[in-house]
Amino acid sequence: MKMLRRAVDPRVQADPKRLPPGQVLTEKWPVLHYGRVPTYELDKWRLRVFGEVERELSLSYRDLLELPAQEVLCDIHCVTTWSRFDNRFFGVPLAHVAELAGARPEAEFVEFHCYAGFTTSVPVEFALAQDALLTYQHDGQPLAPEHGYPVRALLPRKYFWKSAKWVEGIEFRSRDELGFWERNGYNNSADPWREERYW
Ligand SMILES: Nc1nc2c(c(=O)[nH]1)N[C@H]1C(S)=C(S)[C@@H](COP(=O)(O)O)O[C@H]1N2
Ligand SMILES: [Mo]
Repeated sequence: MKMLRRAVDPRVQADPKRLPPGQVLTEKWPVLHYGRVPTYELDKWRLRVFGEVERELSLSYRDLLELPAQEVLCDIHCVTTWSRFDNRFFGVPLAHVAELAGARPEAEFVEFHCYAGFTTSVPVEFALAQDALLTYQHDGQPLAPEHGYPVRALLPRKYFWKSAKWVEGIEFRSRDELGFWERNGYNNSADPWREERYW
């Protein structure tokens, strides 16, 4: 009798520690969210930056495209156990947005406000990290509507639900506020390496 065995992905074979505990590699990019996918008219779209900042901002899509941008090549890890390697995102570092708005020293958390009231938050040091973006491109293409078009957050050090899609506001806060999934049982820290999935 022949045993059927799924071949181990060469990238995992080369570096077994690259896949966080309990995760399974996928090639496709699954779609996951609560509610329906919004449609936006780009010329009416605005991103509001507010809270513990010196200057509130209201950025148009055009404004955003003019800000310094960078590429982030990263792996993404969903709490539902799929991981996808080698995602090439492009966008504005959240650190740059913080600088533009003049985030105050009191700002310890960043809360993302999204379409239909969805929210999520991270401690400010994650938002200011090199690999944290406000992203509008994946693999050289504009984000697909179901993946957050026009703009989503990218916080690759956390489970992917912290990478909020359809971001409309960024709030710098002195105190944290639990987001949508976090109020519904997801672990607020969300570190995939420590398997912080649920409360
Ligand atoms: N606005 C918004 N962003 C969201 C969500 C959501 O429900 N609404 N779900 C999160 C969850 S649970 C996951 S796993 C990822 C999935 O992103 P993807 O559909 O691009 O894979 O989006 C996150 N961002
Ligand atoms: Mo998720």
